Amino acid sequence: MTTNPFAPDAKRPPVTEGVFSREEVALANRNSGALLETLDLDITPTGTHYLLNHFDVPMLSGADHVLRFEGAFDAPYSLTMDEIRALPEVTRPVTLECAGNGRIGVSPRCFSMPWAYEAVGTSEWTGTPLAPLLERAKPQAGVQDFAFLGADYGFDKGQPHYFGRSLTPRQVADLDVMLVWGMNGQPLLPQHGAPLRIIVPGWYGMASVKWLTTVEALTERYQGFQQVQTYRFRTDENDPGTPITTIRVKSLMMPPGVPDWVTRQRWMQAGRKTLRGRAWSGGGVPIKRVEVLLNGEWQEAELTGRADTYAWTGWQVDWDATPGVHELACRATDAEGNTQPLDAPFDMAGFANNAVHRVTVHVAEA
Ligand SMILES: Nc1nc2c(c(=O)[nH]1)N[C@H]1C(S)=C(S)[C@@H](COP(=O)(O)O)O[C@H]1N2
Ligand SMILES: [Mo]
Repeated sequence: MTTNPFAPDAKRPPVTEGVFSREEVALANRNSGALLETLDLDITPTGTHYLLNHFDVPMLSGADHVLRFEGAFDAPYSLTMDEIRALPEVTRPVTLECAGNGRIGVSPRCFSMPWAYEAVGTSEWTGTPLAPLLERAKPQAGVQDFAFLGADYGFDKGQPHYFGRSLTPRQVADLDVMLVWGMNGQPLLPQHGAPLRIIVPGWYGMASVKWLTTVEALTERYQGFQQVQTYRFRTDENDPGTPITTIRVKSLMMPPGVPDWVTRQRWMQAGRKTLRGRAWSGGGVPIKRVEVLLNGEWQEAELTGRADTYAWTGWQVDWDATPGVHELACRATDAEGNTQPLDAPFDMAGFANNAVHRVTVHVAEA
């Protein structure tokens, strides 16, 4: 066996403040985010749906791809893509958000993918419900976890692994997990998991494993790197933490007016303007209200509806923009009473920052 060049005790660079490193910028170049102007659309165009790929995108051919159900099943089996595409088909709009979205707003900043607001999007996913396929393999009595393994392999913190995540039998029963081969009416693109992925609606994106090759039933808890070493809320290095699961309530506004190229601050002329945006929460919980900070006061926005249980809700509000510099913000509350905080909640790795979206607008005399 060759030696591991990425020392097993390798650590990420320490949390930091200030300018972004070369490595963070390079990660940002690989993992693009949504253009906020597409918040005007119910469905995010596929080309601007955010990407989060830990390793390299595997170039898989649908022609010979096989999905294996193995491990603690009494009736393990495998399926070709033709067999999978012949299964009962459902298409659902689902809002996906990366757990790292908002990381640059958390201080000090964890060295990882430096998302601001854009790691979120809504696609129409086409596939088939996963639960009946697990049943067909007859899970044995003692099964504790189903592990979902991707074809992508690499190193993190010195540890080599395939990207993998797990769900318990209870979670599979409670969540509408989909086995997915289509996105917005087209086959999955390579970077979004072609030919096959899962979508775990209402959970942060890490659960929605791409390039799915194997579903393994385990009679003990899954210990994969992406399950136990990361995607946990932690306050410090020694904190064992708690697993990240459902998406926190959040909203974004389509930035009004036109931008300054570098600062992305906005410019517009005074007058009446309709501000629009999107709001969503996890676990299928609907949005109850959205407020927008206009002229220093929170004003109620009108909710314009959502396409489905796991898709974001549209909102709009009229604003009489007067000359001057305005600090706008939007804040959503869900049906369980969860509201976005004004300031970023602290997490060591900058996960799940759902603080209000703030936009600076310079309004000129009309
Ligand atoms: N196999 C595999 N699946 C993966 C990932 C990955 O790196 N490898 N990234 C996860 C993360 S962290 C997110 S947020 C979503 C992003 O899905 P998208 O790139 O299609 O938007 O995929 C998830 N599934
Ligand atoms: Mo993510």
